[in-house]
Amino acid sequence: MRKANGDPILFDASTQVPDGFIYRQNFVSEAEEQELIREIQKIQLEPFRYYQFTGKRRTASFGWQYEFGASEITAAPEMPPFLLPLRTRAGKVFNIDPASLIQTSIIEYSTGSPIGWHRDIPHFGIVVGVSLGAACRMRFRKYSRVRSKKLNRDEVFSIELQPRSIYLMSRASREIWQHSIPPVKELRYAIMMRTLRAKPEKDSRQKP
Ligand SMILES: O=C(O)CCC(=O)C(=O)O
Repeated sequence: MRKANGDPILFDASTQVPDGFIYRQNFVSEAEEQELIREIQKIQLEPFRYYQFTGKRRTASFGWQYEFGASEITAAPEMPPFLLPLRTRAGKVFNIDPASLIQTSIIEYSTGSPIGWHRDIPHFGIVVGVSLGAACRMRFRKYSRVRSKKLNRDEVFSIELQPRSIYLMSRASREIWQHSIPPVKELRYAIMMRTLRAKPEKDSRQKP
């Protein structure tokens, strides 16, 4: 879809999303998407682990990483250079200092892989996500300590994340709402970049 002046429509205003969530289509071109996927496929991705459970999706973390059950994040290898220009552009789109996007995770969703309801861990601040490969739905529901097993569809927002799009999750969308992605229909990659909310108590990258 295009506006009257020919510019592509970047966001469908009729889609309801929580406060603090911003979505932009066509963040990368098709050629860039293919190049990014080629680079990602050279990276060693590990099955996602949640305590004793191993998920279907595979991930790699850079800058900082988090293991479920640990109280602190720990240092991870530096962000691969091919991601630096992408981070600079992401910073410009959302008017944030690219260097503050200090944590990166790459997620590979093979066909049928979901990500369950969650909020990002409190160690991180703003979350930026770039989608590559298949489109998927991202759903939002308000976080609640007590929840009935049945999902009340009236309380769920959902947005389609197109390949090559980018989103920013901050404020309520990050703090008050949980998000999830139902099993993807085809291979999808997400490049997630995050700011640090607070410095870890012990910065394991600092020399004594
Ligand atoms: O794949 C995505 O876009 C979302 C990933 C996500 O929710 C997460 O890394 O916590």
